[in-house]
Formats: sequence, C-alpha cells, structure tokens
Amino acid sequence: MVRFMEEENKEEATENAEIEKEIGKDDMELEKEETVKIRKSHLLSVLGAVVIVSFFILAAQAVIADTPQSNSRTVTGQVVVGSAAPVQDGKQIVKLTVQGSTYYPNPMVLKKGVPVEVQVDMTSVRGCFRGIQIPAFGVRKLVTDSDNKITFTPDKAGTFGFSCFMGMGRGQIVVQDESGQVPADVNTVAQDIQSGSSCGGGCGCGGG
Ligand SMILES: [Cu+2]
Repeated sequence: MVRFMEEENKEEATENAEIEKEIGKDDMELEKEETVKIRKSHLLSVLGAVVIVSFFILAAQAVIADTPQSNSRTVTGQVVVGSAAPVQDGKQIVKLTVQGSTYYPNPMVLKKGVPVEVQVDMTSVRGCFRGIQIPAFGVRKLVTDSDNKITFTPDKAGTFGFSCFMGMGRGQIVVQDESGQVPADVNTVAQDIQSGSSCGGGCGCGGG
C-alpha cells in the first residue's frame, strides 16, 4: 500500500514537472516576445532621442557659426599663395562670388601697386553681402546691379581681411610684393574683419 502510494506520488510528480516545464516554456517565450517588444519601443525612443539631440546640436552649431568669435581666424606662418589675378588693360580683374559666408576667390591673390577691379557676381553675392569693406585699402562700397565694380590699388603686401559691412561675410586678400613674395609678418585679417553691432547673431542679414 505504501509502495503504491509512493509510486502514485512519483507519477504525479513527474506529470507536474512536465506541466511545469510546459508552462515554463510558455512563460519564457512570452517573456522573450515581451523583451523584443520592449526592445523595439526602446530602440524607437532612443532613435527619437538621437534625432532630437542631433537637431539641437545642428541648431546650436548654426547659432555658434553666426557669432563673430568663431569666425575670427588668424593665419600664421607661411603664406600659401595661389595664382594672382589676371591683368587686363593694366587692371587686375577679380570676379567675386560668395559661398556660404565666404567670399571667393579665397584668398584673392593680388600684386602690389597694380590697380584692381573687383567685379561682384550679383547672382551669388546677395543681401548685406553686397556691402563690402576692405579696411586695409580704404574700400567701403555697396554694390548694385548697375554698379557692381569695386576698384582700388593695393599699396602694401601682406595678408588682409575684408567683409560685408557687419562682418558676416568674410574673405581674405593676399598681396604679393614686386618680387612675388608675401611677407608672413604682415597679417591684419583679425583687425580688418570686425563684426558690427547692427548684425549681431542671426538677424536677417544673410537673406537676398
Ligand atoms: Cu552682414
């Protein structure tokens, strides 16, 4: 009798164990599914967060890029010189364009003592970028469709900066002396490009 009960108990135990196994399996599968679901939604929220954070980083960079401090660059050491502007009828001819907030050619390479005629491309140079000042050579002019030329004669060799009236659009001028050399110790880019008060941070200055 005792033995019979023992056997029955054993059988019952085995059955229970099997049922438990089954239940356990189901639970595990359910748990797995849950985990996948949670992982998916977690992934989505992480992606969302990444997108939002990237947006703010880009926005911050745009703001920083507009502030004058980040634009003040200094050129030190050897002056890298491109080819000088072509001379026509005794004038150095430069076609000036803008990309982003930079005037091109960058730098504008000129010869000392030869008159310069800057022809401003009115298609790419727009808005306040049409007000151009070159302090080193006493230039301050707002070009228009009917008068898009700026003339001056570079009377000193070195590296100089120029900008729109409020210092937003920027460019550099490298002037070679008579022997084609550019003195590395003459560099007034930082002083030449000052940011004006009327156009601080993100005004509508850049528009057409
Ligand atoms: Cu401006």
